[in-house]
Amino acid sequence: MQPKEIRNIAIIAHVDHGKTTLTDALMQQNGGIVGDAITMDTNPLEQERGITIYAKNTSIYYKDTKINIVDTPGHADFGSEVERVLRAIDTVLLIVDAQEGPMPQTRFVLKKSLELGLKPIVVINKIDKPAANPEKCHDEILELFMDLGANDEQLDFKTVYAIGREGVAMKKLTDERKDLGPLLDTILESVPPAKSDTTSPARAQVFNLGIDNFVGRLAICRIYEGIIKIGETIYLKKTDGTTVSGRITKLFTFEGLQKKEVTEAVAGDIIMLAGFPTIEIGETLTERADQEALPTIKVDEPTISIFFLVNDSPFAGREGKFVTTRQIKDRLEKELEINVGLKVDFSDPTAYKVFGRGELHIAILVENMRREGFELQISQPKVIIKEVDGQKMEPFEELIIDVPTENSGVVIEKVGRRKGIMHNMTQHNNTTRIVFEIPTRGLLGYRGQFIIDTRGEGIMSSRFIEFRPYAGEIEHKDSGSMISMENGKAVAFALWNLSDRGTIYILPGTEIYTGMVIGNTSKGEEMMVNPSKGKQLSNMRSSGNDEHIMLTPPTLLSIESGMETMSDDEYLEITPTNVRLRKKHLSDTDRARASRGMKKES
Ligand SMILES: Nc1nc2c(ncn2[C@@H]2O[C@H](COP(=O)(O)OP(=O)(O)OP(=O)(O)O)[C@@H](O)[C@H]2O)c(=O)[nH]1
Ligand SMILES: [Mg+2]
Repeated sequence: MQPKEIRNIAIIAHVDHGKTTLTDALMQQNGGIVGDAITMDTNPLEQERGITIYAKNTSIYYKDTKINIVDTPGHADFGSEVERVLRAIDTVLLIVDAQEGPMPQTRFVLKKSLELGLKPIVVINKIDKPAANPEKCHDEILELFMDLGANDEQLDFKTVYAIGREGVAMKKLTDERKDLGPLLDTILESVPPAKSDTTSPARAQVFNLGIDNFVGRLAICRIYEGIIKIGETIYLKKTDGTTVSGRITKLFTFEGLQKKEVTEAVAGDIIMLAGFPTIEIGETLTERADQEALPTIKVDEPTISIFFLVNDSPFAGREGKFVTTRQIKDRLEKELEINVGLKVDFSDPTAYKVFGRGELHIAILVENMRREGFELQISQPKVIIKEVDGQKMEPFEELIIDVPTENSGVVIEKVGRRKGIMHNMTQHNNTTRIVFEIPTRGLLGYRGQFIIDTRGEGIMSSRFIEFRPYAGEIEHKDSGSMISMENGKAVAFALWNLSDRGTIYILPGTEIYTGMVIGNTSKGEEMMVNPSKGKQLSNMRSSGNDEHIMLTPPTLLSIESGMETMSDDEYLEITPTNVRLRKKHLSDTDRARASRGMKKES
């Protein structure tokens, strides 16, 4: 089908406000997709976690128009995925949950869109929720637009109400709830068709990359002018200012979730092409060698860093396929090509310093690596502190907390101690919403405490605002560790004995080594333990032998919970099958020597 016109839109929102569900519904109603088993969240990690991690393209046809849609992730750590697609589209659908209202990431994605001069369409979603308040939500969004300095044209935004999960959208709340037609009509009415100047020489910009085992690197591009044809020789304007020529060997457009091979594509469309092995995000393809490159795509800087090291624990090499520095380096280099928010400092071959937009951003990379067969160790996440004009600066975040009102006191107190400053507090029924600004440093390691303090009922959500002057010392209580003093296998009896002293991370039968951390202590002291010590044998008959001991289930470590609880003198050891926490120095004497050395240095 040859469309008359093309519209390119991105769907943006705070995490969980319903972007993917809405995109899936659009594909079902207008994308020629049959059955409801398909989802834009195609990656296994996305399906396991129920969140979107990577921005993805699809397309639908409506009234002779092709609408290219980019579904984006809402979690703040994947903000760079959103930033890079905003340049490739003509407008955004800003989805807002009618109950939650605008949240930290709503502000971020809207700010980026307004700065680029886009004119968003607002979708107030999930109006079926019991405490949904679409009118109030609308007012808050308007306020946010004003706050962010929207111009008159942007302030005059169109609003559509929706229940994405039921596949219905309405221009007015009282309208019939039938399908998503009213949303699509609004798109056609208020978004100008993509500029389709096919007479100028071709120019396209890369905003995403992919890999195909047969054809090599694939570039996902927006064509701004002209016609791109297969087999044609075109020029690649690299970000370093050089120009290389190449031939397009494969050319695709997007049809639903599939890519469709084509021989040519025209200005306005989003395409994927092969033939340029060194192509990078932000670079421009031109038909003639003397055409100007488009401005490069800039994304926000990383805020935290973590060292990646070769695993040197006593169990090194047992479980992984890829274990060497060389292999880790190659993998990180490959990641840098597609992960625009990531940076790596390779200067120290014993420990690569990986910079990311948050703990989850790096945790997902590590999770992908272990699934591919990698084994490695990582250090405790650290906030990036930089110097600007002689002043020490650190990242700050906006933090929104929703808690049962009875817990608000303890949360305000704890966040305050971590240098959070309260900006606003509102109460609704029994829930209190508190808005803070807090150094990222204060937030690291707080999530676990927050869950305990609110008995799992609180919700916290934060996102980077900017680098600000260093907030001074933050008292930081490391949770003390239970450190194994033996090699062997953990036995239930020993773990049961230790379980009154804190939280245990391992199951009976787990293989352990000297210096491995097997739990944390509730009082915060470091404790040497022997988890392999069984019950004294005796001739007396005893009612409880080892198998019958009732253990409280251990809190098994995940990459994220490990990153959160680990101390500075520990490494998290990650293999395809295990996540273990360990002391950097395994023996007692080495640890004592290291801590004496540290004291002398400081
Ligand atoms: N009540 C209600 N729930 C919805 C609606 N739309 C989506 N949900 C639910 O909201 C949750 C999040 O939906 P997603 O579509 O994955 O949200 P998302 O914005 O794509 O999330 P991220 O990509 O991780 O930022 C899911 O549990 C959906 O079932 C709706 O219209 N009403
Ligand atoms: Mg999603």
